[in-house]
This record gives sequence, C-alpha cells and structure tokens, in this order.
Amino acid sequence: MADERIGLIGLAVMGQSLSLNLADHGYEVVIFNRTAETTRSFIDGNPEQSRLIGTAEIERFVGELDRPRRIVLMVKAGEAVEAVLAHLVPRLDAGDVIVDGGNSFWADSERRSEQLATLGIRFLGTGISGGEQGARFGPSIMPGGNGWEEMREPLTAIAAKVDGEACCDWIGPGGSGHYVKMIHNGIEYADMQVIAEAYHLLRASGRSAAETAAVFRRFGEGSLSSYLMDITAQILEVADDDGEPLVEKILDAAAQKGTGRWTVEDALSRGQPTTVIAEAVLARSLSALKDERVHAASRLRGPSAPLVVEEREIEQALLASKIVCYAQGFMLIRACSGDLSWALQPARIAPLWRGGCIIRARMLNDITSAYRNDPELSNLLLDPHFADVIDNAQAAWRNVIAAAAKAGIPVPAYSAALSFYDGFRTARLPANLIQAQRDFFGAHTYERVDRDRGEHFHTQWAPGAATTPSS
Ligand code: 2AM
Repeated sequence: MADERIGLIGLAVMGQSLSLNLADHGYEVVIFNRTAETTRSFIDGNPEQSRLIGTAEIERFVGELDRPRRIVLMVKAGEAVEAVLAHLVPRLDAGDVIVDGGNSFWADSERRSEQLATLGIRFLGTGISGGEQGARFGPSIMPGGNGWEEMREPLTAIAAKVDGEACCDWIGPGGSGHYVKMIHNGIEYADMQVIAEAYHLLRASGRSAAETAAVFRRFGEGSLSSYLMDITAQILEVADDDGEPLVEKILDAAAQKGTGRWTVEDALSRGQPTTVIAEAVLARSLSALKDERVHAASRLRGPSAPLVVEEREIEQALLASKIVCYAQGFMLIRACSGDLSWALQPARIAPLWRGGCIIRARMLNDITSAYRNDPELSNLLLDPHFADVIDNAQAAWRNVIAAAAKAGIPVPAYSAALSFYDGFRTARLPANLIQAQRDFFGAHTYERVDRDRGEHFHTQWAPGAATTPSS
C-alpha cells in the first residue's frame, strides 16, 4: 500500500484531516481544491508530510493518478458535488472510483451511483462521522455503492479501530452508505436529547452544575458509557470568566443542520414510528421558539410541586430511552433496506459506530452482539438482553416521567420512548375505533379480528354516515 496514490478533492477542514490521515498511512495523496491558494497553504502548512502532492488544475490532478483512479470528494453536499462531478467525470475512464465522503443526501448518492455506473465509473457514497478529530485520527466510515474492492484497504487503514476491528465496512449498494450515516445522525439527535433531559431533571431537582457533572461521570462509568456522556460531564465543568458554569450562559435555542429532519421525513415516508428521533428534532424546534417561550412563561401556569426523583431513576430512564432510540434507528434501516432491496445487515452496521463517531458508546457492543446472535432480529427491543435491561429499568423510567409530569418539566424523548415501548408491546391498540371512525365518515372500510386479513367491510353506522368511499 505504501506509495499508492489516492486523489482527494476539497480542502475544507474534513478534507485536510482526511488527507493527512491517508498520508500518515503511507498513501501519496494527490490533492485539488477549487481555490488553489488553499492547496498551497495546506501543503506549506504541513512541511513534514512529504506525501501530499498539490495540483492546481484538474487535468494535472487526474493525470497524477494511476488507473483505476481512486478519488475522494470532500466537498459540500449538493451543488458543489454536482459541480465537481461535472468537471471531473469527463476526464475519467471506465473502472475509476469516486468516493463521496461528504454529507450528501442518500438519494443523491443513489442516483449518482446509478448514473455513473452507466459510464463504468464506480461511485462509493460514503458516510464519514467523527468530525475533524475523527477524520484526522480515525473516523467511523460507512461506504455504500460501487468500488469497495478498490477502497477497502485505504478506508480500513484510516478508520477508527475497536478491539482490532476497523470501524469501516461496506454497507450495501447505491445510496445505503449515506443512508446509514443519516440514521447515525438521527440517533445522535435522540441521544443528545435524552442526555439533555437528564440534565434538565438533575438541575431542576436542585443540583448544581458541578454536582450534575459528577452525576454524569458516574452514569458514564456503567452501561451508559459514551462519548456524548463524557463530553457532557466535561462541558458542565467548564467555568466562564466569572467562575460561573459557562453552559448556564448559553442561549437555550438549539440549531440544526437538517440530517435529523431528513431522518424523520424518511421515517414518515416509510410509515415508521421513530418517535424518539422525531421528538428530538422537534424539541430543538421548540427550543428555538425562545421569544415565544419567554412570553408564554409569564402567562401560562404549571404545577408548583417540586420535582422528586432519584438519581438512580434518572439513570434508568436515560438508559431505557436510549435503547428505544437505537431500536428505532435500526427499524428505519430495516424498513429502507426492505423497500430498496439493499439487504443491509445490522450486525455489520452496529460495530461501525463503536469507535470514531459521535454516537460511540459501550451499548453498541451489546447491540452488535444482539444482531450477531440473531441476524434476523426484527426489533432490538426483542433481544433477550435488551428486553431484560428495559424490564429492570421500567419502574424507575415510569416514575421519572410521572414525577416530571407532576412537576411540569418536559421530558419529550423519555415520554415518547416509553409510549413507543408500551405501544409496541400492546397486542390490541385502540386503532379499531379509528378504523370505525374512518369508515363512518369516509366509508374507508375496515378488517375484522374474526375474519381473514385482506377482507374489507363497510357498515352504514348511522343515517347520514358515509355510504361510498370518498376517495
Ligand atoms: P473552495 O475552497 O474553493 O471554496 C467545502 O466547502 C469544500 O467544498 C471546499 O473545499 C470548497 O472549495 C469546495 N466547494 C464548494 N463549492 C464548490 C464548487 N461549486 N465547486 C468545487 N468545489 C467547491
């Protein structure tokens, strides 16, 4: 592998970090950036790294690469990828491989992979998670599409390693790599929200930021151990100039760049009830209505009861909700895999998130085991280990939600997770009534519990009720 060449286009921070990571692993990295000055200053800024080869023209960039060429794009998702492809593709040959390592929307990767395949060019839509540090020293890498055989070695070399396994594996065809990265981000939204709710409860029950940090440190020593728990404790310990906790001075209006929304839109389009991820996205939207909330805070009354909840109970609520959030992420992967015949394997996806990425967590070892023990597991909640963990947690989980409701503290993710758990384990839900209502006003028909599925019935419920289907 030493002295093999890889091309890389796009020298923003992720592209720079990935170039250095590739060079550290013995690859000569031929680089190109639309703005040539950036290429020059990057090379000048890394004099110790002799394996970086800067090019100022796309022809020279393409010419420096051996065939089949391997080219990693690290440019902005959307129009920039289109612009670079328009420039690049006419200069390539059949057999060449383009890796899109940016945050592209998965359906774009699906389309590009198909279009480029008609030219014999292999397109590998690749989710890369871990931010700047991850890209530099070992990210989680989720490649999907064509060209894995050419990219296996370099991508595996630069990926994070956990227990000797690289956090990099071929996900599946088409846009599946970017799809799985999108789900990773959806889970990340939910994971951050369940931690934020624990923080809210701990602070509302009278603990200082420092005490709350200590609680997160304790939580982080057990099955909740994760990168996000770790940085949460660190954040709570940082003081502002006046010695007060900095976190308390941050405006409580969360921003979002869209991958959480993409996940929820995808879930809605597939009819998948990924409620915790949805609540996490919507909780950010609610937080962003800061002015309206401040106004409403002076107008709308809530209970005056104090919050009574034990630290151990919050830990269990957090744990159970986090399991549901992962279960929902994998439900979506399963649904899309079925819809698009991708044959995705959760047993190969879960281990990729054990290192390098934002959602890396001890729990992913158990999730990996669950899917390795039963590759056909239809829902993570049905895994015997997780079923037991939730069973043991549920009394505390319910108490936390009840106590929060009595004290008027919102816990949307915990509540959504528990409602999902209860709904999922309920053999008969009140949807029979909804079907009756639909049949009443729109003659939409219903199926019966005492007849075969697929047989549809309509009733004239009352004089004036619908007699013929409205659509
Ligand atoms: P730049 O340095 O010339 O702006 C992240 O923005 C990366 O995507 C940068 O390397 C940026 O190049 C590149 N990029 C953004 N828009 C682009 C476009 N239309 N064509 C090529 N590269 C683009």
